[in-house]
Amino acid sequence: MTDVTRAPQTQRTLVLVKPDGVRRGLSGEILGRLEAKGYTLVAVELRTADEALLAAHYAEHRGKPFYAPLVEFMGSGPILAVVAEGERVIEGFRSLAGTTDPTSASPGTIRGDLGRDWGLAVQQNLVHGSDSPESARREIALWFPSL
Ligand code: IDP
Ligand code: MG
Repeated sequence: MTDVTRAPQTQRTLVLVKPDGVRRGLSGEILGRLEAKGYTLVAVELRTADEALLAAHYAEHRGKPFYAPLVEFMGSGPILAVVAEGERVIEGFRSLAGTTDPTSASPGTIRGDLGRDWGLAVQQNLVHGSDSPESARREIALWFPSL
């Protein structure tokens, strides 16, 4: 049962609209969903990430078969990097995003409504969202060192 007496957990999370989302003109739609859910935008920046940033961002996936193509794809065009804030926003944005595979992600989610397999398995799935408070701190420091 939900503990209504627990302390508030205002959090920040890193959201990325990946190059496929920016190319397809979905940045506004995705930002709109974040805002419609009631989260606050703390920082928004359009930028093309270099390999060092992407290697640090995806360090946990280094050595996996999809790692090199993933880094190449993520550097293939501008990314909209966003820091969003709100109560339990880390979990909340992961829920808005849907599961990793856009083909089977639930309708109603960003990946489920707007994404699909383009012949590259689950590489192009429109968004990234931090998966824990530790990841969020680490990723925000990488993308927005001044925050
Ligand atoms: P997540 O983005 O839902 O947290 P992760 O497992 O952390 O998913 O994977 C990071 C990203 O790597 C995914 O969003 C997707 O772009 C890509 N990816 C994951 N698994 C595969 C795969 O099997 N093939 C190709 N790309 C993948
Ligand atoms: Mg992940």
